[in-house]
Amino acid sequence: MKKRALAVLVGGVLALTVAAAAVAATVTVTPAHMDGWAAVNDTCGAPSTGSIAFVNGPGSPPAGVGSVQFKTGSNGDSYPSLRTANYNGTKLSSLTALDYWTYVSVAPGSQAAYIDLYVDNNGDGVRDDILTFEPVYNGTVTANTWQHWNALTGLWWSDSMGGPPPLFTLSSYESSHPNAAILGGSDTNFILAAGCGGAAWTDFVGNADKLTVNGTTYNFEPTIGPPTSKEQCKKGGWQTFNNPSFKNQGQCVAFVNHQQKPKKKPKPHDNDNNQGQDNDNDND
Ligand SMILES: [Ca+2]
Ligand SMILES: [Ca+2]
Repeated sequence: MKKRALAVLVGGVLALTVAAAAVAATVTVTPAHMDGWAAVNDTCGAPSTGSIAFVNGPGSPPAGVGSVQFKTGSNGDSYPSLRTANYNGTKLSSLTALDYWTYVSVAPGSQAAYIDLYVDNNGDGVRDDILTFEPVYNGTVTANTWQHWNALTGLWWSDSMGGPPPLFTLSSYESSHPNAAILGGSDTNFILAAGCGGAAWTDFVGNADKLTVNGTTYNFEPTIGPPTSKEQCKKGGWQTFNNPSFKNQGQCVAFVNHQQKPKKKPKPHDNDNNQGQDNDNDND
């Protein structure tokens, strides 16, 4: 709940300072900065053969240069996932945006990465349902291209109803479950995943990126950086780093200078191995 409150606050601050209040704040999620997300290589059956990775591409991702990749391997019941507790306690009726992009490289059965929500319908802190949004029930999944899916208005299925089918929209589910909320507590109850479906998912390879939940867009990226030379900062190079990220070229160059600068005044008990070496290029 703390993380969610923080995200809402950030959105509110931006709304005051940015005229286009409808634009979601973008958070870059990398292995070095997970921002409340966890990569979990789970299984719904036999031991997992799956994996999760933050990769470059494929193709031209909708945000940044990379994405999160899910592989199931030989066991289609593998359940590689990226999960967060950031939205625990959020009522389904409070969702104002929920959309994302997928890319499929190898799909044995028209599958693409999907969303699972663990749902509490009566506020007792105990899970009552799992709602699942799957691209395969919302259009034609095409290999080797990025596709956009609007889960807020799209079709879902319910574990408690024995689906799929039936397929239904979130608003229709809300009308019959007015208190439905993403389960609270500290577990990760918002899940982006692949697999858990037997032969239809065997050897699946697919990616996801640019997930927007209400006021926040998550841009999944590989860790890029830190820069190791000033040259890498120049000609716009500073914009490519996310570990750390920079506001301009000067900040990037200053970072490199600071990293390379030898300690000039070692403390008395500091065993500085660089002491006595001259590697600061100042000809002394
Ligand atoms: Ca990305
Ligand atoms: Ca419950």
